Amino acid sequence: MDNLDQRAIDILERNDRGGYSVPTAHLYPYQWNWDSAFAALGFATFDRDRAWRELELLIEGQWDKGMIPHILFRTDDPDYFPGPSVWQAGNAKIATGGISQPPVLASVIRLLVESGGQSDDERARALFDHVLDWHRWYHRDRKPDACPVIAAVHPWETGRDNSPDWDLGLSQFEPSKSLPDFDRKDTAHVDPSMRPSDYQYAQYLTIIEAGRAFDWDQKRLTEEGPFLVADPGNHFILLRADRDLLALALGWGTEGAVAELTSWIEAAELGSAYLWNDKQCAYCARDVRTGKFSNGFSNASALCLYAGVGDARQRAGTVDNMMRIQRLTNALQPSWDPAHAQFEPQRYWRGPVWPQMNYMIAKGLEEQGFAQLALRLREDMERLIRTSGFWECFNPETGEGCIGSDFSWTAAIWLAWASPDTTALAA
Ligand code: 9WN
Repeated sequence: MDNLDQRAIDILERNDRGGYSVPTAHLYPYQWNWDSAFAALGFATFDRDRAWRELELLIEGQWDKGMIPHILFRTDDPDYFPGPSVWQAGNAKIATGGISQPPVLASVIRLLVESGGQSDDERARALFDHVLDWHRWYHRDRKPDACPVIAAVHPWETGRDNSPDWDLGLSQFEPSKSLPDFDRKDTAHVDPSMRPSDYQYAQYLTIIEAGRAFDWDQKRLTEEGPFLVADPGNHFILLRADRDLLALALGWGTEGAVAELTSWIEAAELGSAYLWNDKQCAYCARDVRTGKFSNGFSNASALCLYAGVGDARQRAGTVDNMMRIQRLTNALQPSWDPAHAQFEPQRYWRGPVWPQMNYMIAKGLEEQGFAQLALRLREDMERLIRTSGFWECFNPETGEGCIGSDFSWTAAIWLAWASPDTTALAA
């Protein structure tokens, strides 16, 4: 066993809080939605039961109307802001955030089923309706009347918090005048030059304030909230996740959800055209209220292949953008285009390379016949982890690790994909 395999296992075990994992100690002391799905992929390489536990505990946060929130607050930890007292949201049993996160869960479940046995099948069947309900919620409550695809009401809902993709949407409103003074904790844990600005935090809190004022009526937050941007990341991840739920349903011969899933998939395939920005020759985020496109290639733009979307020209345009960026930087796939004025190689989603994004991008590339580029992504990630360790993300120019160390999804992605020895779940 590669020594790094053992270190990755140790990290996942150390970040275990009794059936669910935190992304990293101190900085993120709760259970996060897509982090947990990726953590399960890692656990599945050495402890299947623990992998399912992670997902089962994530489902405990589900709201009556189907949303699975972005954070589950099982404690009130002074290390993190904004905590449960700010969100004032949750279900009858557990305090949570009031928004969601990228729906990778179904795709992870399918991988576990297809690489597992009878018991994996049973545990997946027990989760299926919950995940389907979550997808229903996305298609109903996050589907604005004004556009054909789902949209995000908060940058945090996309998982790509301060990507330049949101600058346009954020420029549409000012921070609320009634926000109380706040004390960020993230900048006490890590170098502030790697994190969002205070002004952006005030805007993030303004959206939370709106959610509270709407009593977390999600459809209302979508239609009337301060921020509404269609994100290629969430759109493509949901489309793939719908395909994965459909494959599970067909495999089990359960007809119930087939028509519904098929109609979502068809609508999302057609709706993808809304996100195609011909000027960039790429799928880009789009502000729903103004109709304006974001003008840069992000790592979410590259996810069209993961969703199996785009005609030959659109796929070639996407890959050409990646090849161009490959010549500008030392590690693929940076979260933002290095040729763009807003690129910052060390600041969160404005430049760094993210392991879990690269895993999905490479999967799409591989499936759509771009094996060499997929290999480049895997090798870059292997090198970054070998050289710098299991960081939350990496500076694509220097290779240095950024933000959180001993990070769950980096350990998981190592075990499930980036390690050269991995075969177990990579298929
Ligand atoms: C807000 C936990 C999460 C990730 C997100 C990442 C970051 C939170 C924060 O950490 O966001 O959700 O406080 O910065 O951007 O993708 O899920 O790892």
